[in-house]
Amino acid sequence: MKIDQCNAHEVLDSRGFPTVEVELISGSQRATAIVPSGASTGEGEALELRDNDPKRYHGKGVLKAVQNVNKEIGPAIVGKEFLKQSIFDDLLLKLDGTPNKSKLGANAILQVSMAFARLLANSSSSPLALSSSLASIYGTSGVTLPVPLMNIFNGGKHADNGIAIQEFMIVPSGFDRFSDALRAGVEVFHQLKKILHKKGLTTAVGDEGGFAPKLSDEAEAGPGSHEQVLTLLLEAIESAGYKAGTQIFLALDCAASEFTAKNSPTGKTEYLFEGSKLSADQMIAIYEKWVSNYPIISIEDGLAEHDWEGWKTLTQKLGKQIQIVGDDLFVTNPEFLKKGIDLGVANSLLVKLNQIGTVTETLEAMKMAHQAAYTTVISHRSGESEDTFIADLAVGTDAGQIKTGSASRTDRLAKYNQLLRLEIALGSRAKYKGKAAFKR
Ligand code: 2PG
Ligand code: MG
Repeated sequence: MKIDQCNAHEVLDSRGFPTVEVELISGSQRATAIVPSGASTGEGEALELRDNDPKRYHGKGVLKAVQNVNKEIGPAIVGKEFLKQSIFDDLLLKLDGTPNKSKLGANAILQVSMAFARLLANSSSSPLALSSSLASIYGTSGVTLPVPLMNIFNGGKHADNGIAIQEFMIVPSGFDRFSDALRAGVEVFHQLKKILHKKGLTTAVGDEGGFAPKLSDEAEAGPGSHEQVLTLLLEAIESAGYKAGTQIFLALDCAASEFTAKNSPTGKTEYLFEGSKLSADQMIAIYEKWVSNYPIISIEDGLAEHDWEGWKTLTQKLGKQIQIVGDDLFVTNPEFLKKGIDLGVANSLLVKLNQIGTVTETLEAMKMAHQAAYTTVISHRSGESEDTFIADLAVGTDAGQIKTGSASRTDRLAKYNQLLRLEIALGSRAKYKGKAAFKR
């Protein structure tokens, strides 16, 4: 695969912030990719380079990253032949040369890597091209549609309703086909809207397309507010005609790094939750209670990213019963994941391409997770675009699970629509992972 042209420019993400799109041209083939952007970012993530020029987009411009593609990466790849994704990505890593992509920025590197994957796949030829190509790199069959973890109630940094927990997801794993599972999730979303409306609560949505009502007039949601959300979800599932706990389950992304107390006197991480200051043990006790009272099958970032001791206890207490997912904790980085595996922390990896910065490194992190019998959840970012790469990645790697938001906002639906296309294109070969996606 010889690269003839590499062009980058600014486009806008789903929050209206600038991000970088790249176009690679090889002969008559053209491939593009857009990099996403997080809000509740982990400290160990690869660097997202922003211009910090207050005169443009409130400092959020990405012209430096654009320039790094056009002036640094472009000249190094144009005119050269690359046979494999890993060889191409190796060159990108060498050009940057830093451990966290702080020279060029992950938002200069990643989408070049993604666009190259599309070129390699010749993805203009069939809806299955990219997922099949990723499957052959990864060594999987590439026929398994993931279980969607649909974030239909938004809190934390993705909303301003004072709810500490960032994502309340419904998980339609008790179905035989992806499209049936998705339909069930979408119907529950619409049912929840009706319920909220009836209760006089607002049905405006947060960053990932889930509802984000304020449940009370207080700035910070008080005691019992999170259980109120869990109850609302169960009501929506049941009144939409589905069975909670057999067909549809619940999952949380607490994004707990975002609600820790500053400067705790004991030096231990403390959590500001429902108006109280709580220890890790107290947070774990709350999760244990919820897991026994609600059909919760997965908790992501239940504790903060530096609280490894707390995470260990969390895994010991709940890891046999449910999926414990590391996002900010692992940042899709094999180094942090290895530490987790060695310490017996978590049992599942959240997979975000832009946390690590190349396709090859993402696949390496996933491989390490799979070899340690950790499950994998492919994930969008809260700032997204029309790019649907993660849908193909989920199918191509047989990842088992994907979280890509609620049933509103085109940036979220674009991924679900691509998964529907893949299911159709696979025809009778298509499999749905269902409940097996949670087996470790
Ligand atoms: C998360 C993500 C995506 P963000 O925490 O898992 O849902 O949010 O992109 O803001 O980090
Ligand atoms: Mg998360």
